[in-house]
Amino acid sequence: MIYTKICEMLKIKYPIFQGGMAQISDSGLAAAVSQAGGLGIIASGNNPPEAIRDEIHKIRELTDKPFGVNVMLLSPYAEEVSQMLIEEKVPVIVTGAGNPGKYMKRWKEAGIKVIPVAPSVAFAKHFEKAGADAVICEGTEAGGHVGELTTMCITPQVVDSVNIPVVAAGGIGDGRGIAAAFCLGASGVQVGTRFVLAKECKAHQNYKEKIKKAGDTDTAVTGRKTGHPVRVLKNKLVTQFKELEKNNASIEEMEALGRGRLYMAAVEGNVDYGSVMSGQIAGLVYKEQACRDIIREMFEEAERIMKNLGLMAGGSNE
Ligand code: TUI
Repeated sequence: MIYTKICEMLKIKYPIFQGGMAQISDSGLAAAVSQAGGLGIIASGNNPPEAIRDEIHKIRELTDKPFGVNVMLLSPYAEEVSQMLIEEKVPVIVTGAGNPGKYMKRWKEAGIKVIPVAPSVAFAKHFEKAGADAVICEGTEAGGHVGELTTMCITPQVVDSVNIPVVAAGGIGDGRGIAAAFCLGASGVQVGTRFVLAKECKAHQNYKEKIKKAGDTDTAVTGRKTGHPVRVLKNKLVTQFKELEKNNASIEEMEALGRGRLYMAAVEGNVDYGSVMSGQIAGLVYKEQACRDIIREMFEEAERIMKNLGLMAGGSNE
């Protein structure tokens, strides 16, 4: 049994978060993960507060286990969503794509556990000081909006710099990834791409098939110049993006090209011209399974590996 500070803090059985993936992580997926003992997370994306409130009401019908809501800080509704989450007294808030500083005090006063994604050591320290209960280190291997550092490099550096638990994210798709995260000092992991293939995940089947078929070199990062770099699976949209970048197109032109594309892929199933956000680990993600089986399989594998590591460490270098 792998039980960590994160399990204790959040009252969850397994130290695993399901990534709050915009247009994908709804109450159905999050409830299945929470019910299986992880932390299910509802993604707020660019949705208005009332739509997210409905999802919170739905998850409470489906499970009495703890769950989280992620606040995408680039959303035009971030302020309203942050207020609504206080009214709803959600147990956990995860933030992404920005600095949650101005909301922290209100959330903490409402008794909510707050876990921001920290893109660097400096931000992790800053978030700890502002009252964060833990931080997520999300490497550039992750899907969607990404930073520069890899999971392997940012995780141990943040672990050494803060006194709160660290959750590693980006590039974790099986038990080996979980064991590696613990070796780096993490107290938990966040997994996105593998949960897209969960039976309870309502992403369009074309989206799932594209992840299943993907290999190790099939992702690309678009929009580095716009300041909003996003990792996606390569397709015709990526070719169009690269063309614009080559021609030094304006940021406005590139942002216009990206608008509505995630909905196109995840909901409408247009995986040629939509934005198929996915992590680099897609190459080893191919099985459609229930959330319960994903979690069980990943942790059984991690435990096996960690026991073997113990045996290895007991050997001799002489
Ligand atoms: O947020 C994510 N991943 C996302 S959000 C998203 S929706 C979207 N769609 C189109 C364009 C942009 C976003 C899809 N995927 N991951 C968490 C994450 N947070 N990664 C990096 C960061 C981050 C970056 C900077 C967190 C804090 C931060 O602060 C720096 C600052 O200057 O505020």
